[in-house]
Amino acid sequence: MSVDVLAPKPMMPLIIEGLRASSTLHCLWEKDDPDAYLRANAAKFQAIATGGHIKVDGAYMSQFPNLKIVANFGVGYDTVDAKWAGQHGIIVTNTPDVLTEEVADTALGLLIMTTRELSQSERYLRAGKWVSEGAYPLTHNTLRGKKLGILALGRIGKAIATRCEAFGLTIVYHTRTEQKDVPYTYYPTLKGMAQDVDILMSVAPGGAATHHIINAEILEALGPMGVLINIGRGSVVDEQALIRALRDKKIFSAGLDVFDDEPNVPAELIAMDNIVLLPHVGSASHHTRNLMGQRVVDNIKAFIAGKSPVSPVAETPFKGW
Ligand code: NAP
Ligand code: 8YV
Repeated sequence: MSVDVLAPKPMMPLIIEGLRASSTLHCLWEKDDPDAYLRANAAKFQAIATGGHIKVDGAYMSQFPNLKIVANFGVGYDTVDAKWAGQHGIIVTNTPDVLTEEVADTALGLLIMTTRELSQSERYLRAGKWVSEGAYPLTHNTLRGKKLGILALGRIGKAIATRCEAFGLTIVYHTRTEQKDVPYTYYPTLKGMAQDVDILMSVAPGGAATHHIINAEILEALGPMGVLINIGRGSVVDEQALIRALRDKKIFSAGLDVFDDEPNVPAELIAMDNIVLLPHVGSASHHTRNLMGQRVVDNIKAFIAGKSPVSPVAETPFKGW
């Protein structure tokens, strides 16, 4: 069957080439008048390949009367209204598993950079201060003897936990549902966990249920020697509350890979020294991004072949096309 696939925003060459080889791909950014093109061709599109750069909500999807599948590049699909899709017979797919270990590696890097001030000490060397002022000051924080609380012990959270066990950290976690098959202590509330840990590691998905759940109260509970790491979604952390907590020394430091309004990072955070800031690089190696891109292609190719998609999300279980 010949399928028309819409790509609203630029995607990696592997995806473009893979979709061009198996479908009629419409790259919207190449069109002179994208809005007019969408309107004129809306009934053609049965599949959308998206990278999280636009909001694929009910209003967006309802433009396309024959839409069957939205293939999201990324395991997090908070920019796609999967509940609405499920209610309207549209399958949403994501790219789980293939990025888990890469993101967990990045989380550990960010954790060590933050607790042992590795960015700050490198900046010190590059500024010539090792020569002019002597050794970099000893860090107040360390991973030795610390307790790490993981917010969202899913695939990536578990891969982080495995690494942190090897580092000798005590691991605890908070999710909405207790997991009986893990060896880590469960906290039914985020505040209860924040009060008890030295480091709060968030791997939580975005969306309404997690919006700003790390707020002033949680940061206060983490305490003046507390460290926050966020490798999940920026929307989970109230950035203004975080800025105040860092400025007022309510917590010690933070390491962030994700932000509320990417790629815009608040100037207050950029100006602070007790924070490590990464530009959303959790999965950003050619190796892993290629696997993610191939998953987008494979999900759409499964639809074209009339087969079950490789990785439909929980809100849109596959029951046939
Ligand atoms: P996953 O396996 O689906 O795990 C998600 C976990 O979140 C589950 O354990 C779930 O447990 C928990 N959770 C969901 N809502 C929650 C809430 N309101 N309160 C507490 N816990 C909640 O997903 P994953 O593969 O580990 O990926 C996790 C997230 O990481 C993605 O959604 C994405 O946003 C982010 N991510 C970031 C990068 C990066 O580059 N920085 C890369 C990949 C992924 P319960 O349902 O029991 O609550
Ligand atoms: C990607 C991610 O960088 O998978 C996710 O949820 O956040 C990252 O792996 C992102 O989705 C690409 O836009």
